[in-house]
Amino acid sequence: RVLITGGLGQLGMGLANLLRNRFGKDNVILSDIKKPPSHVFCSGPFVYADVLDRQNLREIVVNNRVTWLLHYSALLSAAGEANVSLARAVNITGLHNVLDIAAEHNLRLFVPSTIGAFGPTSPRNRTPDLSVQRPRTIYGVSKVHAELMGEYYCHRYGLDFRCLRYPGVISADSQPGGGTTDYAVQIFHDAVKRGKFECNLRPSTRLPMMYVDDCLRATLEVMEAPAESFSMRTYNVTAMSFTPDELAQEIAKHVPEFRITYCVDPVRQAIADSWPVSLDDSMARKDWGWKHDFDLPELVTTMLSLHGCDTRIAQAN
Ligand code: VAH
Repeated sequence: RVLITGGLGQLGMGLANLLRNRFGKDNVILSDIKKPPSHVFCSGPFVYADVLDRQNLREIVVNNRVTWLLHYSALLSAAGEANVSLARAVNITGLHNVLDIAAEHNLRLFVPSTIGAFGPTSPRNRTPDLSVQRPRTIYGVSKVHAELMGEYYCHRYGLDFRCLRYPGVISADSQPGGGTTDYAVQIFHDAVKRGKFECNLRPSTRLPMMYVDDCLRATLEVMEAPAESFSMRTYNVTAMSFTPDELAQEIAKHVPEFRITYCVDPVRQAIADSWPVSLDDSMARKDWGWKHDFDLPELVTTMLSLHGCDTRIAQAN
């Protein structure tokens, strides 16, 4: 059975739904340290799990015959900078607990990493999987640590560790949790509901991005890929790169009255300026057949439709 930690974050529910369709509803356990909304309980098993409590985690793993652990508990980039000590505890000590329990119980372990695991001294255009990683956020530092520790446990103890560096992930059914790419999620809600959006990054800030369905499919595909296909244990995956200005222009094709304004958040802008502009994910495409489905036009029509905007008319024009 699969246990997802940090399950009430941006990706947990979508991931649980995809995996429940694949492995059976009762074989995917969602967990977090918060009380979930009632619909979460109806969609499948949910348990309280605190990655800082080894005993709690050990009991869940043993009592539920967990074989796959998907470790999504973390403070993201901006949230981490606002609470470094908590981010260090959850993202690093929590990771250590998960690694030890995975090794102890011979679990297979997936940990998401991020473009935030690169920094200003990394190559910023088409950043390759293997390159300098000196991130400037506690989130990025903790994710580089997760990558290195996961690969160490894989080589030292034979732990089946798998890791993908996600770009900014865009979803309609969940709120992002304190990231730097959150603007690209909120803009769709505001465009449809308010016809305007105030962006907290500069118009020219180009970042790697991906629609949530591509992100979750990549995760399932790397979980199911034969270990022999891996030349590495940590892969970049991406779909596109765009700026707030480009995204706003694509939205305006469907919402003509849409207006974007800018009020730059210096903390998020500094983080974004330290990240890759685009990722090279050719190794994932070569080793285990990764390919993205959603480019910018499809992302925008899908997201606007999910927010109740009828995009068919605009396309006819
Ligand atoms: C963040 N959404 O902004 C997360 C993600 C690549 C960005 O790691 O922190």
